[in-house]
Amino acid sequence: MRLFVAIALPQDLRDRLEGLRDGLPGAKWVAAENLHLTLRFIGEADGGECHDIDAALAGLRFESFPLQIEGLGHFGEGRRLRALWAGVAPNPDLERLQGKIERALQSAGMEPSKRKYKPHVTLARFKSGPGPRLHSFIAAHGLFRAAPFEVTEFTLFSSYLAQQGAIYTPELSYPLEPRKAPLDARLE
Ligand code: 3AM
Repeated sequence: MRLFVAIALPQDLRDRLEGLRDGLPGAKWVAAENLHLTLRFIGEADGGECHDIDAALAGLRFESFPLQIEGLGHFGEGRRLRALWAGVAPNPDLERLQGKIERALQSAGMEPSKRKYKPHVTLARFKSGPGPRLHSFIAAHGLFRAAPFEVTEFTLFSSYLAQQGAIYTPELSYPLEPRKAPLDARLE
């Protein structure tokens, strides 16, 4: 199985992101049901490895936290443009959760991730670049900002490349703990 760990996005947020699809020739837009925020790509795993990955993720403790999608960016430039994405407002909780998942997976025997983590929601991929239209698209939509939502779980997805494109299936979800009220609120 080809696996990755991600935060599934609420329907209303996926609807808003879907509303951005417009005016980019050559863009292969990610299907709305596939929009997600990757925490860690895992790759192929056999039965024993899946078991170890699940045990490592299930053992992780972390509190729920708010997350806000905002801004647009891209990987690659010009003819090497690979992906258009929506960004994430600076979020130390997300970075800490990602770090914990990275360490849990390494302790389950996985090689350390080679890339520095860059939180993003891939919106479209490109085979041939859209040229200067990308910059006018980003100029038009770059101030995109969605309402924050509460991250209450993360999910282990499988990825299957079908003829009509990638199919992502949520296999297992790992709930986060309820957020404790800040100390001053608890003292009131
Ligand atoms: O979150 P996004 O959609 O940008 O690009 C793949 C996708 O990222 C990435 O994992 C996510 C779920 O498929 N991915 C695929 N192969 C990868 C690899 N070899 C990879 N990430 C890192 N290394």
